[in-house]
Amino acid sequence: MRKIIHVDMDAFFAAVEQRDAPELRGRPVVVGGDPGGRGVVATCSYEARSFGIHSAMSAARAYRLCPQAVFVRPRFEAYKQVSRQVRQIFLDCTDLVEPLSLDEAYLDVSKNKLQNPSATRIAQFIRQRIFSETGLTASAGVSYNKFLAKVASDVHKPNGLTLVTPEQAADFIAALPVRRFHGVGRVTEQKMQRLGILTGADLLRCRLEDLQRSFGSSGLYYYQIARGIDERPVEPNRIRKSLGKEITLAEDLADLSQILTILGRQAEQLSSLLQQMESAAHCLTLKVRYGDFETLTRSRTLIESFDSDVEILALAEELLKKTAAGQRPVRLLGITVSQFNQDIPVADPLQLELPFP
Ligand code: TTP
Ligand code: MG
Repeated sequence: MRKIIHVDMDAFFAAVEQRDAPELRGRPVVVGGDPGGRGVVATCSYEARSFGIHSAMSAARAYRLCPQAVFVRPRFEAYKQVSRQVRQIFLDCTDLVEPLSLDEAYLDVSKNKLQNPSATRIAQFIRQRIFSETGLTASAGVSYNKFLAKVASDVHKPNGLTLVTPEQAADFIAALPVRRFHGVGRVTEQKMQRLGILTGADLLRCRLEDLQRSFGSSGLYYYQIARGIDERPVEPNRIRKSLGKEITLAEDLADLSQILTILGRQAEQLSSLLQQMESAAHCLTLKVRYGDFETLTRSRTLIESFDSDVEILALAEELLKKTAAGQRPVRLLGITVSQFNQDIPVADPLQLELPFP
């Protein structure tokens, strides 16, 4: 049986802002883009969350929910600095550290440098060291696989620790709403709801064949996690296979110039991410979903790599011509780039939901 810890900093960007500016403590703080423009909320303090503000919401909406909130722009250098400190604390416990983002990581402490057989004690030790060395709080989940450790870290957030033992796992999973299962987004959640699957207990009653018919290759994953089975190892050097941006439109669009404007924005974002990672891609995939939900993808692979927004948009536009966009209304548009010429670690602090523009 493995011993896995998932650590996740609390309200990370906002907590760093409150630490560095004492006048922000105890107040609703929103980190993100300009509330007067089209900015997006990266995250917010727990004080702001009680007004209904959350990540990825428009900053303008956050302002309407709580005009007295303090809106600040992100300071990535400060967050990266903390991330490095925290990572060192993890590495003092084990080399089997898999960072998921700046503020989140899995650790496999089955064997560890502290020679401590208790994963719970190690998790407490980590949380205490994080607090004393950075002044910030983190939450942790402890269990025997990644899935359970990750869900557990959320249970007593903020500043909490949750252990799920093998004996507790079945009850713990049975009571979970499906949306808490990693990989179940809003669309899958609604689909499960229509099938009467609301919790882990409902999922446990489903036959594998039925889940595979409804959810394709994810069916097996759902079948297994309902049983507490997750054999994925903690991988210290995971490499990103693709980078993508997709958007579901507020209204179906048939106007080609508006479609191209959206693709242009996605191209800019992807280009800036690629350049930030000093990488370039060889392959681009365009995804189009029509108003009736029919979905198609078109890909193109080039011998020369590309990283500029101009090249990305040109490729996307070329692929768009192979679709019926313009004649048929579209409800979703996405661009994904892949086949990188420089490895992009999964752990790198890519900010995919940055407050653009
Ligand atoms: P999270 O761990 O998802 O959020 P959090 O740490 O702010 O809050 P919680 O206490 O619930 O863990 O994300 C970590 C940081 O990543 C977050 O502080 C800001 C950034 N982020 C974005 O920039 N955009 C996003 O859409 C999300 C979800 C996070
Ligand atoms: Mg966090």
